[in-house]
Amino acid sequence: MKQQLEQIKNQAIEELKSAADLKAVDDVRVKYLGKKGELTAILKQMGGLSPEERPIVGQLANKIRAEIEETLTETLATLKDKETEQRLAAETLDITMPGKKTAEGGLHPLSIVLDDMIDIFRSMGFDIVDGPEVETDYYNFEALNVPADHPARDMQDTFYLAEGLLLRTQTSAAQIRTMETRKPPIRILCPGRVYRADEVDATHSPVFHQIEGLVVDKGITMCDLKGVLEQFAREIYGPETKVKFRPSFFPFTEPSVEVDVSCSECGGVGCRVCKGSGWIEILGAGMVHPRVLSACGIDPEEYSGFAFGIGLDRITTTRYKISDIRNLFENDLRFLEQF
Ligand code: 2U9
Repeated sequence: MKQQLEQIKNQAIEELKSAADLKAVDDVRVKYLGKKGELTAILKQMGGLSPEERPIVGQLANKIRAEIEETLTETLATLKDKETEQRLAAETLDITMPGKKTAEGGLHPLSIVLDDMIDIFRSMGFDIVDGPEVETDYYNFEALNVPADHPARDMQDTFYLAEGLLLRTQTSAAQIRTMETRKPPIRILCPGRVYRADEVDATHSPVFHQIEGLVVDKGITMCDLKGVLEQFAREIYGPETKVKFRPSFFPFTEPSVEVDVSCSECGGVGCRVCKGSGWIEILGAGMVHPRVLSACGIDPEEYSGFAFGIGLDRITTTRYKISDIRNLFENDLRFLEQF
């Protein structure tokens, strides 16, 4: 029996030495030390031994069990270390490998130009003001001295909603609200989406973007208007840009002007972009009509002001040479990825 025990020990240790993985080690444990294992089977036969032999064989069996268990624990530890080493070697990062490219979002061209324009006017002391896109007839037309028979009020030009509401046709309403609540000096810029019932084509869209500005204080004159708008045009189109003021008419300003800049494509000689004229119209402006000031509770005898309106879409299409305004609204990634 002693011999059998020694043999079991040697076999178990031999098998443990050649065990290739954790499962093989566990198989050895079950085979020799498990309930139905070989060592257990031998111990079950101890009943047949003489009382003198029993404690000796019992001690030997315990010693062998302990030796097998010790080798088993060592083998387990060695295999675990080996596995960890292999895993770490397999997981080693090659930091010289090229990274995975993720698509990066960018600003829409309208946002790029709007941000530039906001920067320009902020540096001249303008605050940015926001307002609702759904407006009342009063704020969109009446307070701006737009008469009841003005073509802009026609169903064909304005989107009317229920209960006397409409989609704003210009951002001026937000400026009226500011004048009602703030005392001059006022220097505000009001960018936003506006709506007109236009047919869609390369230069028209029923929804477009405006930036309107308003300055009201004591002693504001046409010189302030010219200075601010010339500065804006040169910052947007370059310092060599020529600026031209032409007389015009708007119900909310008197006198009114339209402002042209020399064509940046041909330098003013005349080309396809400026339709041969050498000039590109960029905005409308004027001295705020006294009736508009009065409607907001500002005394036109004490205060005066100037206002201007700029079509953001037009500034964007001329800056980036975009031939069709619809590109700005269709969100085609092939177009947007160029900015
Ligand atoms: C107040 C009083 C007057 C804003 C102005 C224009 C002239 C103008 C157009 C530019 C291109 C509209 O988007 S567009 O088609 N706008 O020509 N806008 S003066 O006048 C105001 C604004 C607010 C209280």
